[in-house]
Amino acid sequence: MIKRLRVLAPLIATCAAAGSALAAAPEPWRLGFQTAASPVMERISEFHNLLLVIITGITVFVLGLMVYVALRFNENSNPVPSKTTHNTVLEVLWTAVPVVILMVIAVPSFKLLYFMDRAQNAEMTIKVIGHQWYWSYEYPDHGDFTFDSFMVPDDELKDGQPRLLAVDNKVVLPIDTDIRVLVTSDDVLHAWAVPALITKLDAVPGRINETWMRINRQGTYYGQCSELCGVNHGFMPVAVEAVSKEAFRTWVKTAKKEFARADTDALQVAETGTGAR
Ligand SMILES: [Cu+2]
Repeated sequence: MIKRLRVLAPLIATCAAAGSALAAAPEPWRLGFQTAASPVMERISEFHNLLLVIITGITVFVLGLMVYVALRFNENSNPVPSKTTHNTVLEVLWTAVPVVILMVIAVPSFKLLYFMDRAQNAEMTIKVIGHQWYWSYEYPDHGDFTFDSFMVPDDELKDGQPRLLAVDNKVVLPIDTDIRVLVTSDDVLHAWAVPALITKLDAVPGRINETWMRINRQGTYYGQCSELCGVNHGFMPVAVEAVSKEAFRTWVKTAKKEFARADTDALQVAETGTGAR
């Protein structure tokens, strides 16, 4: 047994290392959600599991009742029907029990709504802007640089890059940090969605929607635009790369040099009436 464990040890270590840098993406035939990697998504998954138990219970109970009624009270088995019209106990029960069930759903539901609404003390902010048909990101707390993120077309995919999900510039974010996420749009409705991290949030032109996330594990998390936004709606994926805080600081230094300042664009628009793009 010990020998076997010794053989398995490197394998377990490799798996653990791989687990810490997992990529979260859709898989063929997956049932249920992607493994949650942020507290908001963890709670959403838990709430979903609670609802699944409740609706399964209700469905099985109602189906059982209907089968019983159909067999027990059909014309053959029950030729002389009862004329009963009221049953106080039954009426009180079938009013009270649904109320109790609704309360059991409502209390955690409202708690979750307020929990996912906004971060109490966000450590940084990222702004997500939807365009037809790509995303751009701004880092207002780290020098206000901005960049666009386009899908990698099929003929340019490198090894390991998932088709329809890989992008040229990933959103790099630090783990274990409360991140305020501001989402808006430049043209039509889009929705920023990364199933492992965050619930989908609509990108509405002229309006900023807010939510937050705290990424638990390093890795690449994929998502897609989730609001039908035009012909290339299916080709504006989201890729979030979660790295350690130190790696994030290093990335910010290079990103500041590589990418434009968010306000330069606005300035050019104001001066010349045209954007830098
Ligand atoms: Cu879109």
